[in-house]
Amino acid sequence: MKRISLTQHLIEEQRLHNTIPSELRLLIEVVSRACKTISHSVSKGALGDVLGAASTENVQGEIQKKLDIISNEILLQANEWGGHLAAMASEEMESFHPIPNRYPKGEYLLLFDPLDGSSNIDVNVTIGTIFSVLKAPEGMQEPSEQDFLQVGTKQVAAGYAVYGPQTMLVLTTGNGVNCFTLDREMGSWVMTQRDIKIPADTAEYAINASNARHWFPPVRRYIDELEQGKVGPRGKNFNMRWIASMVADVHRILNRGGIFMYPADARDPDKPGKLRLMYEANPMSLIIEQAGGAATDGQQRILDIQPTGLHQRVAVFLGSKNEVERVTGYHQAT
Ligand code: P6P
Repeated sequence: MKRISLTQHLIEEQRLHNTIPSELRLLIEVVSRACKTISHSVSKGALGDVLGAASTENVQGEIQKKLDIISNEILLQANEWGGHLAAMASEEMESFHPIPNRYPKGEYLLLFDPLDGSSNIDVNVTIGTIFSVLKAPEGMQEPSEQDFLQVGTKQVAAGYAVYGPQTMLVLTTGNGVNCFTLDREMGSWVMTQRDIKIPADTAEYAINASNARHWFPPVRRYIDELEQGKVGPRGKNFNMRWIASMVADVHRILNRGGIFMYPADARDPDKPGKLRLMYEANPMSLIIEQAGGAATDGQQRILDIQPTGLHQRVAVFLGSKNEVERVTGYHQAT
């Protein structure tokens, strides 16, 4: 495959599809540069005094890791001066972050989970950054939280950086999914996979099985059938993976198929699952669908959910199309 840079890809996409105006190209390049900086900080580990917990909690009530805060700051500082954004929102901040008056404002809204999978940081397991881009509503003057609450199909771009054995950037702007590997010597993102597609079938599933006693019947039925393997109704054996880092699990599924599940369960009816709609489920669902996969909350397409809050949670079933449709069908059969 011809190795091209992220910049060349974005310019060629604009020529082909006219979907990446210069402000959006700037936004994507600024975010990708911030992810390089985050990758550099993450890779220092103990040598950079960046491990361990900070003394604060985020809006989710979770103890923040030092790298959560560092990564959030990197994204805020990288993006606030460029004139491409009207505002930003982050898992690590209760309310959205308007662009300071000293800088020009643009027409895009950027949402992100600056460092997803933080429980893995201190044990050197793959983590990542997830981002979602929306257009600010026409005629918006001063941004409000309401301006962010747009259905997932309105995203004009979505992506993630995965900080693993390689640092990679996975991006969609609505015409397929492309993957870039960070060339650390040159400091540039180089396209290494073009228009990646997820197999419709799989023999691999991802779920936190320690929650099994809390699952509702459709999930219980679906997992039981997988566990019965060859002798059960599925007629084949399945494998399980759970990295407890959504970016890592999704990246594996994007590359070799699979189904990722974080269902709602009986523990807390007000908390439909653990993952957040706006900056985890929506961007990942757009990427998965653009790669030929499917993503639902067990009842409906995630990208069709009308958001009601910046940090609202949603149940997630995403990955190989035929498996997602099956488990969603079990929910609809009840
Ligand atoms: P559990 C990480 O905290 C995260 O938000 C996702 O990246 C990951 O898939 C999930 O939570 C892991 O949750 O309950 O297995 O620790």
